[in-house]
Amino acid sequence: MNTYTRTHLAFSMLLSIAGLSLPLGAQAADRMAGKMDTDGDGKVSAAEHAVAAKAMFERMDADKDGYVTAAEMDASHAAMKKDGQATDSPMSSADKIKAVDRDGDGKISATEHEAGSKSMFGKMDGDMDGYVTAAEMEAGHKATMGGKK
Ligand SMILES: [Ca+2]
Ligand SMILES: [Ca+2]
Ligand SMILES: [Ca+2]
Repeated sequence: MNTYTRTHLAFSMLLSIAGLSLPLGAQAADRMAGKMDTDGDGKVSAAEHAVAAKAMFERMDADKDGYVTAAEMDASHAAMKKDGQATDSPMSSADKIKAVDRDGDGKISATEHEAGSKSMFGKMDGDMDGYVTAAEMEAGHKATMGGKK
């Protein structure tokens, strides 16, 4: 896997974990950061990100068995698309699951999801200060999407 593919994969996964699919440009990055920024300091801390990731996991786990399957991810994504909160994703749910499925059982456990979202946060945090700003989210988007808006 080359660096571009890996970064792209990681970023797409972050979006799926954050509950939003492919934000388009600065406005979407702002909205995404704003949603997670619960204390309103203009940046998303690791703790705020973890809370948002956990909420998203619980939202996707429709049957509440503690695992998110590809079918559950598809259903959740379809619902968000209907609400206009998401657009078509270049990755299938199965591929997104594969990226974080450490034990290879084909579904994401809460632990796997938490580990995956932590590592995504680290990748987004460009200056490594423990916070991800909207600008960093946008920069991540630009880097992975080849600068296209
Ligand atoms: Ca904050
Ligand atoms: Ca489930
Ligand atoms: Ca698993």
